Amino acid sequence: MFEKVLVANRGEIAVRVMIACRELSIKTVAVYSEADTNSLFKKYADESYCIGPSKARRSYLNIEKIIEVAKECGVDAIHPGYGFLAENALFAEVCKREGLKFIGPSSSAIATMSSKINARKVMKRAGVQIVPGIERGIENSEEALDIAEKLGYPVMLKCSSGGGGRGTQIVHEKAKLEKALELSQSIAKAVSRDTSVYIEKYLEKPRHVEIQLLADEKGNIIHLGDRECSIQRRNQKVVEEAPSPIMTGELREQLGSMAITAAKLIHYVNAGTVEFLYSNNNFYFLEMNARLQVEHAITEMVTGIDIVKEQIKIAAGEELSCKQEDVKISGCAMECRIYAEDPFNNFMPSPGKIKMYRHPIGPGIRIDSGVKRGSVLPFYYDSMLSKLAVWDRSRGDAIRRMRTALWGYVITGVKTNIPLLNTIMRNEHFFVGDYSTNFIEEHNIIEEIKKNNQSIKCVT
Ligand code: MV4
Repeated sequence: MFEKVLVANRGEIAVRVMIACRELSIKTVAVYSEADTNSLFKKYADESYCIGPSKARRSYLNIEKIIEVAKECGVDAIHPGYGFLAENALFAEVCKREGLKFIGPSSSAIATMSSKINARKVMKRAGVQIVPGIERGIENSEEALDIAEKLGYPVMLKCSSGGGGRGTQIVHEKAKLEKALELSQSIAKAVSRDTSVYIEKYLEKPRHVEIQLLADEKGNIIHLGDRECSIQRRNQKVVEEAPSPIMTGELREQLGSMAITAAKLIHYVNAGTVEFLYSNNNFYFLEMNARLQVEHAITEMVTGIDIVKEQIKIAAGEELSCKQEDVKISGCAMECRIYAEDPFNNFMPSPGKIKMYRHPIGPGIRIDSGVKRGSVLPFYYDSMLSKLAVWDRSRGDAIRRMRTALWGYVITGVKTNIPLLNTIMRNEHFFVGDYSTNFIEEHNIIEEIKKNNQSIKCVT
């Protein structure tokens, strides 16, 4: 096992990874930017080093500097968390070259999956149903018009390299396609060297269901069931749950084995997630995330498996600690992401100093947090400050537990999205599991927040 691990990340996930290290008796090294000088994760680590100015490009994305610190303090391995360098094939490559174990998949697996066109090719070969469309970049607008005609409108234009929906556009009619293609292609050029744009049939009101995988270097590979992450606002997830309300044991086995087949094809190692869209009773492969995900905690709660510890053990060459038949899904887990943003002002980020901070307590509650009272939320990074996850035996009970837990928060000094989360947890459609990625727009949730807010008081 490793003796010392460097965590190349910040906030709640840096703390989460260091907890796993501590439980495995591994020493931890934090690297932080100037903006994070007073952060929790910096203090949590055995050693911490400032690696540069606040801008991520000059700190959390500075490969050279991070490698330099890693070598200087003699770490065996680097955990990248999520975001930043987690799916950077070059970083994984450099780690390997420098004799530092990258706690994640191989550089080539990352590269394969970060090209969505490539990922579609791989999945098709593995016999996994993909969203109808093409597996190559569009050459010109005639070709695009031709393909769109065959697929039928509406269609979706996507950048092969664009993460988080960047450059993605819905095109409802022929007359709009050419202009849309130009825009997507210019976005693709601006964000990546892979400038290709492809077309898919647009699925209306799909649900987003994903499968968690774990694979070791000995060829063992298992799935830890599914999560549903359809509740999102402008491509930013806000609520996730495990299992998906639409999932049956049989469907889970089908989807799980599809995901496993796909991962095997590219010799995938470590934790990974295969995302599907569910539409008119079908699952379609969307993309694969070659990293630990924000929402991993809810899978941990329904399976009892510590995904981060598994990641570390896998990277250290150990075998998975359990077999597929030992994985049992129990009860329901739900996660709310707490963001510092103003739900009454178009969700503008609300950085600043947290004056009061109290979090809920009680049975079945898990909080993954990077903040405490007095913490300063820098405006440079993602505004997620904490994740609240609850578990209960049934979905209804989990929702009631979540409402109570949200009520138990006291955060002042920064605005938070808790009013949005309260509103979702009280929505009748959400309560019965009847929702899609269109949920927030479809039910005017943003308008509902204002009406709702009067009636919900918090503890003080
Ligand atoms: C889609 C889709 C419908 N049809 N593709 C949005 C971000 C990108 N990662 C994939 N996304 C979508 N792709 C087709 N062919 C709908 C979405 C989508 C979505 C997907 C997952 C989770 C939330 C979403 C919210 C809006 C749209």
